[in-house]
Amino acid sequence: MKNGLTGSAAWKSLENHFRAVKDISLRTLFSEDPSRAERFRIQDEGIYFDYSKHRITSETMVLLFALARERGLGKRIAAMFSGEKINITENRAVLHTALRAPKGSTVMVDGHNVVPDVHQVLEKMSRFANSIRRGEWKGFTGKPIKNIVNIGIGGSDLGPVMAYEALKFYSHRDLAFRFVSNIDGNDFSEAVQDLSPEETLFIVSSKTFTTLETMTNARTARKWLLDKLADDKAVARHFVAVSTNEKEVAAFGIDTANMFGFWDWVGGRYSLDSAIGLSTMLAIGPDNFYLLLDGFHQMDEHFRSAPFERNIPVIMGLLGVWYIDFFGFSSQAVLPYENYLKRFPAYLQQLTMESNGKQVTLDGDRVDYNTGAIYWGEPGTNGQHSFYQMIHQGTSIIPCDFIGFRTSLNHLALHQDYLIANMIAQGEALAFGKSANEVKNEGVPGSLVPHKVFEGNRPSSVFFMEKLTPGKLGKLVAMYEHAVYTQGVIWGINPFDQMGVELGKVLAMKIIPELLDRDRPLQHDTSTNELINFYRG
Ligand code: G6Q
Repeated sequence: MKNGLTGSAAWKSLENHFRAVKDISLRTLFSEDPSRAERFRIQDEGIYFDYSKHRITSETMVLLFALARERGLGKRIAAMFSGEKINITENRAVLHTALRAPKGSTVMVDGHNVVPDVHQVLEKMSRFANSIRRGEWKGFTGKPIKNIVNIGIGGSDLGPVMAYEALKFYSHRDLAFRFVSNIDGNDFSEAVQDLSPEETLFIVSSKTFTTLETMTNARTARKWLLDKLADDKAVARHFVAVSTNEKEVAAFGIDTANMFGFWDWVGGRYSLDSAIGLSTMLAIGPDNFYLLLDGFHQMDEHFRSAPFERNIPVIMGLLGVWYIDFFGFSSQAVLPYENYLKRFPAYLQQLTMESNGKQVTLDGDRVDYNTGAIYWGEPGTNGQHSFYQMIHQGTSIIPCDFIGFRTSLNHLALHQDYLIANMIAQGEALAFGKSANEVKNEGVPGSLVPHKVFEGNRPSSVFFMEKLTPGKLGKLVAMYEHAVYTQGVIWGINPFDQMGVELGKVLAMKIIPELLDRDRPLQHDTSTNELINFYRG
């Protein structure tokens, strides 16, 4: 039975249990158990995690924890933290947790303690960030830097963009931040159209420093700069690099003294707290960046040490398995009731889907169960005026994560009350709906009744916190990172490689010369040939 998951005793028990509970409604579960809200709630790490509106009973959780134990989750968590090479397809350790390990702690990789290296880079980043923020770092013509443009893609973009937006309240408002990722020239053109090269600093963020999109944008940026400043020496004052590839950084013309390094044990989508976060540190300052790291670290410690029964990421991960593999709910909405988190769903898409969108086990066997869900979302209340229709009345059931804060960073009378009332109401409506009788009793004409029925029984979690701070953001990100790992362990897959992004890239490299040379014979399928011909014009 492949890696044994679906044949395991815990899985069989869950299958039997599923048959017994799948039709029980949340209305029934709540009416039968007045202590349900309290029982399925964790308040830890400054997060009020309510998971009572899930289609679970106490027995469900017992069986899910048994599954986690049977899959060796405790040992797998320890293996990740200890620097074991759990990314077996790339023969790498997975140590984003070392990026936020406090100074003085020890994390060994191949017999070497990496924590001092991490802190050395953080200190270099801090010195650089302070010199930019204080206007001490001057551009080639002697003017201070006013604009920061991060050039990167995927893990070297989504984290920086998300964190910048999330923590904008804490940012240095004299600096403007832009993020260029897409190879579509419109992205670069729009990002710089109102900027002066003399006051602009580019951060070329690329672990490999070979990525087509990033290197193309970086070369275009260099040309844009030199068109104005007309001296190659200007590059050193206006470009810095975040990379693991010193050789390519130097070849590009960036002074390696202005390179901020990281390591092969940091995966792209797990890198926002590495030097990839340089733009974040420039925006919020080193002190706030350290608070962000501390938040990450607190959640790491929670994940590593809390019993499964009180472990937020473990429970999140297991609930996902329950829905994906037993109910067949294949999509997960993330709905922050906090406008600063507007890019958080996009960030999570990569974290979750690039990690757990896998079809084979660690041993290379095709899985005989479903893996990663589709993650998506928008900030509330905007989503309520668009896709929530489907969440409430569509034929697909979409579990939702609601994320909210008690205190707004910008207090404007009643806004926060209205916002949070909406968040709470959505979970209530999803869970309990409105029956045909309730609709009829409101005097709705018979023909309209079915249209106004809300079946309810739609699950959701709430993550409620006091206020969005750098530390809270760190906790939130680490919480999802560890939920992803929990699921990866249950499914026996590798959440840390991304081989599925390769094939399309390779084929594009073949098509590029075919677009540039109209006479080159085409040997694709007929559809692909015709598309190339259409572009050739
Ligand atoms: C993330 C992926 C991927 C990566 C980008 C950018 O986990 O590995 O999104 O971050 O392809 O790669 P570079 O940083 O090497 O340019």
